[in-house]
Amino acid sequence: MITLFHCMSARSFRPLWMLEELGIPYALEMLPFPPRALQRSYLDVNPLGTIPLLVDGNTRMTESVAICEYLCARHAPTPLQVSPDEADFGAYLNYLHFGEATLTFPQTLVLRYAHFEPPERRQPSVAEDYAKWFLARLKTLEPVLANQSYLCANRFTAADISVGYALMLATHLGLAPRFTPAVAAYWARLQERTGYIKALAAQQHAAQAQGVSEVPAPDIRPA
Ligand SMILES: N[C@@H](CCC(=O)N[C@@H](CS)C(=O)NCC(=O)O)C(=O)O
Repeated sequence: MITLFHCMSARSFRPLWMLEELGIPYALEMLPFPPRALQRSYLDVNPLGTIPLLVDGNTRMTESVAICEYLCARHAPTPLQVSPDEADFGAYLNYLHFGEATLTFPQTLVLRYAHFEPPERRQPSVAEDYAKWFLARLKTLEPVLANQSYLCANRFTAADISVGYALMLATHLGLAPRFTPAVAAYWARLQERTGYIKALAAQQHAAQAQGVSEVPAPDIRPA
């Protein structure tokens, strides 16, 4: 049985969404955010202190996009991945990593310098600079999504989960009103997927059952 360590609506939502899309059984271990401060025992399981952590037998993984690739590969064949013999294989890999490296990274600086740091260390101008950075890179998807429903291969794939999580995070950061029209329509489409809806329900149910706060990690505002 696969175990996924997860905080509400944090990056571990990517593998959670992936598990729901694939229909694989899994155990969901909910943690308060940030676990490094609020559940110190987690450091024994994952010395990085970050989530996700996926445990599958002797396999342990801590990168959300790599976990999505792993789950697809282990449960192939699945239309959720693009294979090397398909024309969009390169585009698929690129969008998978674009979602984390290019779209999520700048948002972590927005989160930190607009919300998570104590008031005297907050830096609104840094937060706005990185919000603009994120939106400028996101805008490059506009011509692609104006012509197709999903990022590549004419179907929903793990690349849409990777980029979709960046859009989910942006929504929590109040950046969604600044999405361009085709990106906004794409995000609305992704939120209608059964796998996405089931992942939202799974984390809420697990948080309630395990007595963990249901406040999404990006919405937490330390005093
Ligand atoms: N590149 C990693 C980043 C993992 C990561 O930094 N996760 C954040 C949550 S979104 C975290 O655990 N933050 C808590 C901390 O840094 O203590 C991934 O994509 O999974």
